[in-house]
Amino acid sequence: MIASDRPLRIGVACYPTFGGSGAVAADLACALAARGHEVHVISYATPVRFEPGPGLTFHEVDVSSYPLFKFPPYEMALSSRLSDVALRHGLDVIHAHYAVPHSVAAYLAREIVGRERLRVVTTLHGTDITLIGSDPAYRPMTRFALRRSDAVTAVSEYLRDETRRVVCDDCRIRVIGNFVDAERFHPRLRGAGRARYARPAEKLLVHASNFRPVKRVADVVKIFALTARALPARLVMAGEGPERATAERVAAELGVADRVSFVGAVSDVERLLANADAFLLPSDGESFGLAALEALACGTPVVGARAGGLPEVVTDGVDGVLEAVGACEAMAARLVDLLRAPEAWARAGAAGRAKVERFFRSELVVPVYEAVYREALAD
Ligand code: GMT
Repeated sequence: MIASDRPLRIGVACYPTFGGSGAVAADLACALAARGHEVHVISYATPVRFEPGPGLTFHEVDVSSYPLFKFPPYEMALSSRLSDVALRHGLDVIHAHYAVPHSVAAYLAREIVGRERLRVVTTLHGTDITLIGSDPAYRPMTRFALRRSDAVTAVSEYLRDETRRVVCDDCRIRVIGNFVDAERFHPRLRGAGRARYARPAEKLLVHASNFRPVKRVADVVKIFALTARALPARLVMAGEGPERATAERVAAELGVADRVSFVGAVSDVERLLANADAFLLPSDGESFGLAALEALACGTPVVGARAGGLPEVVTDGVDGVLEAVGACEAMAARLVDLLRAPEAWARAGAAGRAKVERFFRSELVVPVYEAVYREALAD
């Protein structure tokens, strides 16, 4: 196969739901199409961040049910659809986001089409390794699919090392961090629409996630409650997920329910992040922390846990605060100090924004993925 500078035909297999891997996959698909490539997104529903445009096509995976199936075989339907799209559109590469089951399905599609015509790149996002891929029920298949991928990337050094430790010690894995549209997520949005979320005298704290246990949303509420004892503040919880009831219960127990708003999925999340005085992400195993990066891009300091890949995104004492997992008192105490020192707060916001511009802008990161595709094609 010849890797030239010609535009590529790229298939993107991903989850469509709210969540980091789907967001990265959809943003990358849109950015690649904007750079002249032909991009085909394949999933069971249109990804949340998918913006239709020239060069972009969505293909739905239809999983038929049958009385015999206790578990409809999604991987088979996905592999069939991937191979079908690859053959019909002459795909060069399938980029599988989130190993389980996308890398396995992409491998099977390549077996159908032939490696001389199609290559597979897998991007590991986090829980596909730390929770699912490392589970003995899935590990042999995950390891096999990573070994058979033409290239594997991970979103942080932490995740690369975890993957080698728990799934595949001999896999070659390249680190490519998450990226952000630094024009969309921008400090200039601060001010506009702030009144929707907080009163002028209140500090606005924000959390956004899929409310899974790893996010420790109870800690989010505890950090807020401790902060709100020291100064007027309000907490906005964006997103939806299984731990929402826990967050509501803790807010009621701590007597702050009247200052905590659950706003569900927010379409203009950049406005919310830019108007926040701090973004809270105390997760116990964030492989990267895309939402934290988006907050930094908006000039908003991040308060989180020194765990997983978050220290590769947030620099403690420079653009945010990192403390041990569960150390809510320490996080809140340092946050209060920061909120009471407007110059230090502004310095932290500017530092975060500068870091994004220097390392994490989509214009810098998307070409690195292109290079990975071309290397996989040349191999
Ligand atoms: O649990 C989530 O946050 C969703 C998950 C996903 O795969 O959809 O997000 C992961 O991928 C993101 C994009 O690469 C990372 O920024 C998140 O840190 C990561 N989440 C975890 O590792 C928990």
